[in-house]
Amino acid sequence: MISFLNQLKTAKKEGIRLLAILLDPDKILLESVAELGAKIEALAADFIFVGGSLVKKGVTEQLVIELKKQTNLKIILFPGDYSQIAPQADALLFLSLISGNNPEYLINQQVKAVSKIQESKLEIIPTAYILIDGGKVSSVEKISKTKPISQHQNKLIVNTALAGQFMGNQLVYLEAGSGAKNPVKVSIIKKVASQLQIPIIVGGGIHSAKQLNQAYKNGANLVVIGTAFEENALLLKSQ
Ligand code: 1GP
Repeated sequence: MISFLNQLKTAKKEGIRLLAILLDPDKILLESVAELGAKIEALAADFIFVGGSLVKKGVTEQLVIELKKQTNLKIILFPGDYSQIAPQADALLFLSLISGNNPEYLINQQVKAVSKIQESKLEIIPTAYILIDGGKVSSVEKISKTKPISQHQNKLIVNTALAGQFMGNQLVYLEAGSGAKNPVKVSIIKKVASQLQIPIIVGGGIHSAKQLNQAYKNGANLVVIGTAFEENALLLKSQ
C-alpha cells in the first residue's frame, strides 16, 4: 500500500486535492462510529485524522480500533500529546510546534513518545506545525502556551515554514486552530506553497466548499476539517 507521505508527495506533484476529516476522540461515541465512517466516505474524504487537545487516556485507542473495523480509510494520528499515540492507526504526524517557543511541544513530548512509537508499526512523518492567528484563542494556544503568528506576518510565516523544511520535516501544517473564525489566508497558503518543496496541510476554520476550493487552488495539498463536519457534513459536499 502507498504510504501516507507518498500520497501527499504525489498530490503535490500532480495537483491532487486530498481531504481529511478530523475526529476528536473525546467527542465521539463508539456506537456512532459506523455512521460517522459512512458519512466520511460519502464526502469522498481520503483520510481520517484522530486527535484532540485534551483526550482521556485510552480513548484514542478505542476509537482507532473501532474506526479500523468500520472503514477502510487510512487513520492518521494528529495527537495533542504523546498519550494519544495509538499503535493501531496507520500513520502518525510527529508534530513539532515550531511557531512557538515552548520546549514541551518542541522536543519534550517527542522524547516521551519514543517508547510508544518503537513498539508500533506506525508510519512516522516529521511535521512542522505552525500556529497562525485564526481570530480567536485556540485550544492549541491555550494548552501549548504559545502565541500564534499574526496573519499579517507573511514573511515570518514563510520563513518558519522554510525553517521547518530545512530542519528535515516532511510536511508543513498551517493551523488556524480548531473552530477558527478566520482560516489561514489564501495569500499565505500561496506564498508558502510557492517556496516549499514539501507538501502542505491546511486546517482550522474551513466551513464551506468555497473556502475548501480556495485553499486547494492556492496550494494546499491536504485540507483538514473538523468543526464543519461536526456541525453539518453537508456544507462540504460540493467540493
Ligand atoms: C484543527 O485544523 C484542524 O486542528 C481543523 O480545524 O475544527 O476548525 O475544522 P476545524
